Amino acid sequence: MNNAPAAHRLVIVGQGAIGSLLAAKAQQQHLDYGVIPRNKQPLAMHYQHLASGLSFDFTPTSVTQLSLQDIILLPLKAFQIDNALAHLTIPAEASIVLMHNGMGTIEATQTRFPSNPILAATTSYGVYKPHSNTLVETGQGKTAIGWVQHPNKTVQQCLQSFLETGLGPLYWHDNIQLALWQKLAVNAVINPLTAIHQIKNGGLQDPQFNNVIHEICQEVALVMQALNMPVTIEALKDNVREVIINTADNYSSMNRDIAAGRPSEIDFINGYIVQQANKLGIDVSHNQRLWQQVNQLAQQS
Ligand code: KPL
Repeated sequence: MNNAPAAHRLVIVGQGAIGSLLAAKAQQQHLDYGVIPRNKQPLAMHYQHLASGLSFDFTPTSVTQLSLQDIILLPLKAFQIDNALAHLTIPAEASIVLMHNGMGTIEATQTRFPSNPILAATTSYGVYKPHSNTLVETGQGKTAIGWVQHPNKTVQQCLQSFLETGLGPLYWHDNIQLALWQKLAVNAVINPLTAIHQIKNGGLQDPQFNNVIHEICQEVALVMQALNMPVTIEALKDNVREVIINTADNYSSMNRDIAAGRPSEIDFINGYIVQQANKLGIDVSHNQRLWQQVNQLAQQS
């Protein structure tokens, strides 16, 4: 780790639900931050925290040029990452934080940016945007983060303070792959099932889903164990149930994407599990079926 001065700016790419949440948290903490908007100017946002009733309005500053000390957060859809990175001029010292559902983008990012500090993070916070300018935080979650390459002490300190305060509890992982796979299991269950059955996350508490939840977790556990990750089916199921309960009143991102006719992240969730399982010769027919079903739904909508 190096000891560069700690004058980091947070740069958030896009204003999706998690991007807007990060911007709201940075705004609340009076941090140096900006947004690279999808369109020309950042949108003015209205943020509401459901549990406390807190709300405020803010308009993030637009970032047009990246600099060495920037920490670039990419809370995008997995399938948007490569294209977004291809269009940014990122100095070799700037840090990159991948933050999305699903897996499969780390390798391409490392190939594109071999010298940059890179991190991967995942959060289970519940948020939604009823309109493009309104963000509602519905459920407390937790956030996991870890280094992918070139750790940097002051970047870590900056992210520790920002994310612990805004999206805590924050867990730093020496092996972020394990945490990403654990979150992958959560998304492999909740996202396709809530999209196919058109229900809120809490709907999965119905006993009719017990078997399928077990089968999906069993398949993911087999793949994880074959990749030398210490995991049990019960631990994955407990984790999934906790998220179902904590976000019971939310529609999952895949439910919303399919309902709105937008592309979903299924190729990076159940599709990624199937690809890894195929390489290892493991049967994951439940994941395979969900992958196909969601892709069929996407074609119909
Ligand atoms: O990550 C999510 C998503 O909707 O994509 C969960 C954790 C399932 C919350 O809805």
